[in-house]
Parts: sequence; structure tokens; C-alpha cells
Amino acid sequence: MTIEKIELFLCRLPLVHFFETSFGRSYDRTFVLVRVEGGGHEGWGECVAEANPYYSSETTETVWHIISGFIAPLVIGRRFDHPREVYPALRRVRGHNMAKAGVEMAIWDLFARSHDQPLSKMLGGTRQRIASGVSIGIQDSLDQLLEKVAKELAAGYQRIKIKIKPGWDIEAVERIRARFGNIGLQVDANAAYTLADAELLAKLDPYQLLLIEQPLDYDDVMDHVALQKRIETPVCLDESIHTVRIARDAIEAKACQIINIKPGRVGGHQASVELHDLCAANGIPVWHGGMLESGIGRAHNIHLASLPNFSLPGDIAASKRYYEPDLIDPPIDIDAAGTIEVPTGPGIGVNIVKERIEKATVRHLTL
Ligand code: OSB
Ligand code: MG
Repeated sequence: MTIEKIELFLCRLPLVHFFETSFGRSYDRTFVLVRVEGGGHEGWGECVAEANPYYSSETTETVWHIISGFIAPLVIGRRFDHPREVYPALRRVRGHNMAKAGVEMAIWDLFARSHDQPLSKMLGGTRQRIASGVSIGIQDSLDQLLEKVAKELAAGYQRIKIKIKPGWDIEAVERIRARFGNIGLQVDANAAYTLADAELLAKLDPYQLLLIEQPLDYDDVMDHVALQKRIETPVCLDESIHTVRIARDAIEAKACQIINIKPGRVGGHQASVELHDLCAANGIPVWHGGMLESGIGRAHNIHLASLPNFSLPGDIAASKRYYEPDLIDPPIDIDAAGTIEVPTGPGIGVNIVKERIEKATVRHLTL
């Protein structure tokens, strides 16, 4: 298949609820959608870079620059026999995984649609439904946090993740355990601590958390090795895992026992499948992270999370927690058991509402 055209849409949507991490609070989300055309079909992808460079050094503006200036020329007019060839074809461009992933994932959708197959099948997925968890941001008070947890448990979510930072950590976990007992519970620090906090983080040991996500710096491996020796809670890496090679090193060094996969962070579906397989071969469970995606990125995530080693509930939740309305119709929803159905239609298998994309678009470019 030859890729004939790439379109970029810079979109902004208000969030249903603000989302606060250790880097700050957001009330809306700015993101880039990618549409590709080839062989009479289209494919859609979503870049997870944010307006600011706080979770990752990429931003919506770097994604725009890198795709239009460097990725599009490597892709447009070029023939690919399989979407697994796209990521290696972008090798000249160093880093910029979120920009690469937006284009690569759109091309996976295009191929799956043109073969009239669900994306999960092309990726090697084995599940019809995926286990769903929620990520709950930092709130104005611990009482508000407890109310949020109660609401999400009542909705059926299989596990709760809370964001932590110095001053919003041990007591939050203690209060949740005291009120809700033995629920599936994990915490995400988004790199808010240093190795000097090891003693503090060891205070989480008695609470039987499923994991602590990215306690230390975004580019660190070896301090996590040292930390894991001093705490019982399994360390899970998110920000540190930029490539399959870094994952190999982190596993070898015992920096983590679990890995969070976000296709945007590692360069798309092909790299994610390789990372998934590497973890499976080393007995490292994985789960699917989230970046507050619209229904387009969310649908991609659901297909990827249908692979067998995604054995812990992910941060892929119902559309209505994020955007109302979502860019797809019907929106993504969970059932009473806290699972989400993997769409069975061609490609990402969701109906994209183009009028809603148009309304959310602040800039558009055709390449
Ligand atoms: O670290 O997992 C993270 C959102 C934005 C940036 C980073 C992270 C997150 C989340 C939200 O935790 C997950 C979601 O609900 O999409
Ligand atoms: Mg995280």
C-alpha cells in the first residue's frame, strides 16, 4: 500500500473533570490527530503529546513540526507491505516517539481497514474484552479523593490508581485502605521523588499496593534499581521506558517488576508489540497506560491491550470520564464487571464523528 496523503488536526477539548498530577492541573486537552489516506481507505491516529513538555519533552507543536517537516516526507508516496515496516522507516529521526506513533498507528488502522480486519487481530490480540482501571488525579482534599474512589468503584472499575506527590502520598493510601479495604490499588508519582525519599516510600510497604509507578526521574534506570532494593512495593516504570532497548536494560538491571506500555511513548504499535513480547519472555507483566486520549487514541489502546501479556487492568476507562461528547459515537463504555469490549469492526472499529473533530480543530494541515 502506498501512503498518498497525511492530514494533521490540532484539536482542543475541555475535560469533564480537571486532572492533576505531580506536574500540575489541566482543565482541557490539546492534541494532534493524524489522518492518512491510501488505496481508497483512510486511517486515524492520535498523538499523545500535550501542550506542555512536562510529562514528556514532546509537545503538540514539536509533533506538528516533526511530522510535517521530517516524518511526512519519509512516508508520503512510499509503499509499505505491512505497517510493521513504518517504525524502522522513521529511524533517521531520533526520538520524537509521540510524533512517530501518531502516524504509525494511523497506518495500522488504514491497513486493518483495507484488509477488513479488526486492528486487534492484526496486532496479535487474544482477548475479546479488556480489564479496566481508573487513574484518579490529585484532588483539593483527601475527602474529595475518597468520594472519587467510591464513585469509580461503584461504576465497576477493577482497580484504582491514585496520583501521588510529596505531601499527598502515605495518608491518602492509608485513608483509602481504611475505608475500602482490600481493593486493587496502585500509585503513580510521575517522577516526583528522589532516592533520598526511599525511607518515606518504604512506608507504603504495609498497604499491599499492586505497584508504585515511576517514583524517580523520567530518564532514570539505576536509582530505581537501588530503590527497589529498599521497598517491597513492586516498582513499575512509565516515563523511563522510551524504547524497547531501555526496557531490556531496565529488566536486566532489575529496575522494575512491571512495565506500563503507552504506544505514544515508545513510537507506536510495532514497538509496543515488541516491548510486550520482551516483557512476556522475561516474566514481566505489563498493563496499558493512558494519556487522557479522545476516543480515537482510546480505541487504538483497547486493541493493543487485547494482547495476552496485558495481565493487569489498564488506565483505559470510559469516554465519559474525559470528554462529553467524545469524538466517536457510540462512546467507549465499561460493563458491570469493569471490562471494555474490543471493537470487532474493521480497523479501530469505532465511528468517528467528523463534525465533532471539525468543531474541536484549531489548525489543520494537508501534506
Ligand atoms: O503518568 O500515566 C500517567 C495522564 C497524562 C499523562 C501521564 C499519565 C496520565 C494518567 C491518566 O495517569 C491515565 C488516563 O486516564 O488516561
Ligand atoms: Mg504514569
